Amino acid sequence: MIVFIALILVAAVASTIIISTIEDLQQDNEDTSSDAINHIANKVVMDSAFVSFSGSSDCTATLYQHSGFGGWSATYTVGDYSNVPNSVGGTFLDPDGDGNEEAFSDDATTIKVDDGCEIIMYNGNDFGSGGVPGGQTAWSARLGAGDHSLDDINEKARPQNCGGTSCNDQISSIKVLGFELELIMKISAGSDNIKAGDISWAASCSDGTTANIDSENITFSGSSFIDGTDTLGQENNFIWSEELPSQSMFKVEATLGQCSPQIGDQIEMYIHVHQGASTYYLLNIRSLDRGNDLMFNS
Ligand SMILES: [Ca+2]
Ligand SMILES: [Ca+2]
Ligand SMILES: [Ca+2]
Repeated sequence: MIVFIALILVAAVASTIIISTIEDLQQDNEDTSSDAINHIANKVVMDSAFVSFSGSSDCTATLYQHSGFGGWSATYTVGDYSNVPNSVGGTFLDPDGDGNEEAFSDDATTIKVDDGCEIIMYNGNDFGSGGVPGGQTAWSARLGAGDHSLDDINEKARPQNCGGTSCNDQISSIKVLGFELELIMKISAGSDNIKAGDISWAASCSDGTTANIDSENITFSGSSFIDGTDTLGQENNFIWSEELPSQSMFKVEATLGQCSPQIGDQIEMYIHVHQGASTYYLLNIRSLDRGNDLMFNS
């Protein structure tokens, strides 16, 4: 009997230690820990994942200084090119990495895009809404194959004309797409409103020998409600500080710079909420056709 009571006491003490350890961990995970439990309930789930672009891995696009494709030019292969020094892909100015800068920030006016390829250009240094000069609206313009004049860029820009009269001499980062997914996500029931800047995705794809990971905050990827509007009802992408309501659905353009999946490959997809929960999905690439929902073909 004494032994039995002693065991119960040991178990009680042990479980108290475990509970307090969990509490410590929760505290450590919080900057201001007053609403720790609410944060842990914050979760974003994926509703569907469409192939929105699947192009040739040897696509290139060439940016030019002037109208009529004159002045300096810089050629970009598939990948992401930011203008943030020392960041991953911080190679907008020197895309071939030879130490000589071919491009200039805030100077390009026209672009040529290879057949079968697409690009997204930005006025921000780092794709998304962060870090645009005072007086400018954050914009992006998505362009398919062709020789694009400034008029073309103005028309395709989001917002049109880059929120002013022209997109001229503002470009500071660019993505050349190889493979892109449109991810339809939902703030799960039971979550609070979640700030757009707290949501990120990561995709890990393997060709059997090496694993590559792409990861990005949704505001850098390009994200909006399904109808293309932001929380103010404007035709625009979400910015960092926007609060997405609980249970709202939204779309995220996930460009895979590291992964060029083939039919038969699998992509491991994670959605992380800062100080909240993470969700995991395994996408089977059964087809590279645009519009194919990868969530419902396993
Ligand atoms: Ca160079
Ligand atoms: Ca120019
Ligand atoms: Ca710029």
